[in-house]
Amino acid sequence: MGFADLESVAAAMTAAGKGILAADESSGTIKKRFDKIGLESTAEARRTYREMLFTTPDIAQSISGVIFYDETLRQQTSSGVPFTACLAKLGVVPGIKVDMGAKPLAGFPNETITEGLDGLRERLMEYYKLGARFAKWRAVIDIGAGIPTSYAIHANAHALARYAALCQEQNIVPIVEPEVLMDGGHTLERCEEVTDAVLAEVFHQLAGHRIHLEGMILKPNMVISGKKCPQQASPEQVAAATVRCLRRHVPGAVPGIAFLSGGQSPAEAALHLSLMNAMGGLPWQLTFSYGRALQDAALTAWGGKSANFAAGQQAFAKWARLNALARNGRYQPGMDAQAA
Ligand code: 5MM
Repeated sequence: MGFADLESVAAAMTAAGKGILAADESSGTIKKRFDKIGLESTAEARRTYREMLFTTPDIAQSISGVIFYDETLRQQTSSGVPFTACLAKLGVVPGIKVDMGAKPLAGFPNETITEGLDGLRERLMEYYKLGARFAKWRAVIDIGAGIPTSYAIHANAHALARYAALCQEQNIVPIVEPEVLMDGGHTLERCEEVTDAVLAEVFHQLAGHRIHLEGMILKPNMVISGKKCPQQASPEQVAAATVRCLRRHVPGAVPGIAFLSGGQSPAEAALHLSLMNAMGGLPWQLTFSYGRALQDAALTAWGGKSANFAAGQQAFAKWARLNALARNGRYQPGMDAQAA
């Protein structure tokens, strides 16, 4: 099998001026999001919410791909069109989260290992038939007293590489997501040190597992101060440290890096991405694969009420457009207050 399909899908996912919507919240996570708006998390409520997002007018102008959760990949619009077909028709690539979540790593208190490798080959075959052309697997690395250990970094990087190899075998582009959490009181320097160690091990394992780098996407955290750190680094410091760290570890053969937002506000996530793209001269596409930073405003505007369907779509379209501007380094602070 050649790699042409993987490369063309990866190129579509990282197309200029667009980015990825992460709408792959598992049942537990979407329940937490719906709790905030006082909405019961039924299958129909989840379907309606996703229909609102996916049928946003002109979505394809700023969104290149959508990450689905298993349930959503099998759902349809109210007029009976599978969500995957509806998006693919617009040129938006459907993808699927295939990990089974971060579970406690035995013997390593407060650290996790992402599970889901058993039976993954067969699940990927089915997902391909259902229309998925890329997949996502998230490893979670927390920073705290004595953690992360090098063993937890190694175990998670190894699992990410095994997942990526199975995806490429099935002609599915792997999004490799090693997330260093921004919870906690650590400094930007500590985040950089840990992100350095994580990316070094991830690319070591990817090479060992013979991953075709041109047919994958990296989804990393930005290098940022912990939320509870008293000294918050400036946006310019975040952008500089993130690009410095990525340049050290991510080969130019990787077509694109699609950041997670990780708990940043929508405006922070857009500004950081914009500052990085404004630097220019980068070997990869720098784009977004945001969940909360794209959805928070939409969820609040919708509030679970059919009368607010269009308002929810407008809020989603606004943040998708602002992040599309950030892809070209053209997002400026305050633009969100002006944008409709
Ligand atoms: C959408 O959230 C995803 C995690 O879902 P589960 O915890 O329910 O498995 C997550 O992987 C997401 O794709 C990325 O973290 C990006 O989302 P954020 O909100 O960090 O931009």
